[in-house]
Amino acid sequence: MDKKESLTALFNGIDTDKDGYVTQAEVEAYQALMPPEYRFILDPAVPESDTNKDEKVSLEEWLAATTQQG
Ligand SMILES: [Ca+2]
Ligand SMILES: [Ca+2]
Repeated sequence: MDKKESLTALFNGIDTDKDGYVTQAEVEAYQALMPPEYRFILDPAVPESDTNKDEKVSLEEWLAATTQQG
């Protein structure tokens, strides 16, 4: 599995209602399942990835934000 595939899998894991967008509420629900020491990773996920400011992150926005971090 390459990085894009694993990031897509993570996105799909967070997008629990499967509408193709990740919201802050979905991120928080996902964080609750993570070990506390890893939760910070997703903390700025929605505000930093949401380039068109509709308060939800599409897969396109997600991949653009996560892959540019290197
Ligand atoms: Ca969703
Ligand atoms: Ca957006």
